[in-house]
Amino acid sequence: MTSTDKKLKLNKIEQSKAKKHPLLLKQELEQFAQIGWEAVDDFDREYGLKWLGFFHRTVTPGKFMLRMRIPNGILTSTQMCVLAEIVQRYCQGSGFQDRGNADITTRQNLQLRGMRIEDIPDIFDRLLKAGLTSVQSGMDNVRNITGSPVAGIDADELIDTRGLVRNLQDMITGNSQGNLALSNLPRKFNIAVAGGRDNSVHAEINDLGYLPAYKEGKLGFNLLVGGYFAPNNYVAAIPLNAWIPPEEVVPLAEAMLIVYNENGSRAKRQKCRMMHLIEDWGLEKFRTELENQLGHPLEPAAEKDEIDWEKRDHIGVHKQKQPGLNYVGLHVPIGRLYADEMFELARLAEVYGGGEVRLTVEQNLIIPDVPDTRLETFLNEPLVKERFTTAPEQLNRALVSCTGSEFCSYAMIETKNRALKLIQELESELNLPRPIRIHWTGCPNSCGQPQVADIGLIGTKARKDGETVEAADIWMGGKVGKDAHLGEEIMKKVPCDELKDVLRGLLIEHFEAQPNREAVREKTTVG
Ligand code: SRM
Ligand code: SF4
Repeated sequence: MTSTDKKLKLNKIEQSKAKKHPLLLKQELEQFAQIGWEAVDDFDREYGLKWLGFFHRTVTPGKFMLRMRIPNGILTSTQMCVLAEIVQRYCQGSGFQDRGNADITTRQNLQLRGMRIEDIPDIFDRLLKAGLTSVQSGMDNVRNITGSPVAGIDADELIDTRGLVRNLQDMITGNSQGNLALSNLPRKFNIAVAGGRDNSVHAEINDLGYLPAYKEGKLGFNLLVGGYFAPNNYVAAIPLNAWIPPEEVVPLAEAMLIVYNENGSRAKRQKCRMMHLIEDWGLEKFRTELENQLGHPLEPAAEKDEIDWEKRDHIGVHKQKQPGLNYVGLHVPIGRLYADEMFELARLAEVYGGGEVRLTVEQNLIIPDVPDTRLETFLNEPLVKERFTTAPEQLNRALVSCTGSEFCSYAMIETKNRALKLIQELESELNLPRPIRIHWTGCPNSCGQPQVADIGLIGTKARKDGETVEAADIWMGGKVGKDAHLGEEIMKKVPCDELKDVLRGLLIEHFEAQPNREAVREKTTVG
């Protein structure tokens, strides 16, 4: 706690956590299954269970979402099958869906939807047996840790992030058993480890970001700290002026989490992210406290980091560093998957690849290790040819969307379905020279990362013709990869039914979109 904090009252979540550590709810799952969701204590149901990865969705009362942890976004095909089985067996239709589904998230992760509390003990068991975990994936915990999606297969990679991210997760979650010591943070905490030249994990918007950098000929990481998005507060991480070798990745994170845990504010929840501690103390004191916790001084940052590429989206066929092998990036519209597709993806990864499926922060998939000799047959598989293609349209290709009102009670607008429909209409009217990254997010929490997009949309409400309607604030100019920086708000409260025209105008004016002939002809005829 900070000194000012000591005079302030603990916030309500802190008061509840102090009564019972929510990780201990693991022992009560069987009982919850017996008494049913309505009889479970309100705090336990709406907040506590998130420590185990189960999120009650008040939009669909009685149904839970399961947020996994998938370090570095890597799953085996067997694990993908287990998750597909869970969706098929336990997830029932809700929202716009008549069947359960899974969504790929902006943290290279999966969320499964539509399960009942009665099935949670079984599901928990199945995850454990498959070497999977969902512990500490919500609330005051470190979120899924992101790493380069092509770690170990990228011919140009600098550092293979797979082991580092796995070790970070193991330290933080007590090898997936749940770690009481690091799961009562003042607030959420995000970690990203970049291993390539294009910072494909948006390290700059994390509480702790690792960027590859050489120091005296040795490859390690420069550190960024304090990045976060919260309503009306969108803050890029700042350099800590520290360089560490790869073997310090885990101890450094552990020390930082302890410093934050012991000193971060626990009063007003809006002021509890780590950047507030940094602002309160100043960067120098924060660095010194970190050194004290680590037990040795930190080396100053390397003069420059190695992020000097534009960001890749990994879609399509790419040669791996292993001769004769390719990784194939598949486009998943708005990141949504159904059980049959998940089974099929697992089969494809098994039959054509090395039995691995990877996820990206753009809510897409990668199948690694497809040999040259099998590539053509793989690309002709119906799922790849017709659904998760390697050559999507330019806008669809780079579309990202948060969950929105279909399942999220914070949402001011519907996002995923609207985004897809709008993008398809714009694709049919415009020719675009390159992908334009349009990110949708249903409320100012900004889970869809609109501030890093070429065009970002943040859900809000507006008044139109005397009525309250769904609307969006529009952001533009987010830059990713080399020289990453956040965009800026350019328009406020554009009603959703006017968005198509507004986006069309922005795409033509700023992104070299050209109206296509059919659209021009149609407009002229109608006009
Ligand atoms: Fe998020 C809360 C979904 C990435 C900032 N986020 C939520 C909740 C849990 C609210 C809730 O209980 O309904 C949403 C669950 C909706 C649902 O049913 O899916 C939710 N956040 C998501 C996901 C699924 C969006 C997506 O469609 O991909 C992402 C899951 C990531 C994961 O796998 O763990 C997701 N959320 C983010 C990001 C992006 C990122 O991490 O790079 C951010 C901004 C970055 C950041 O956190 O600094 C983000 N989510 C928030 C916030 C605002 C945090 C704050 O400090 O104020 C909230 C609200 C909160 O925590 O109080 C929130
Ligand atoms: Fe829900 Fe808002 Fe996050 Fe979208 S941005 S998932 S609406 S909390």
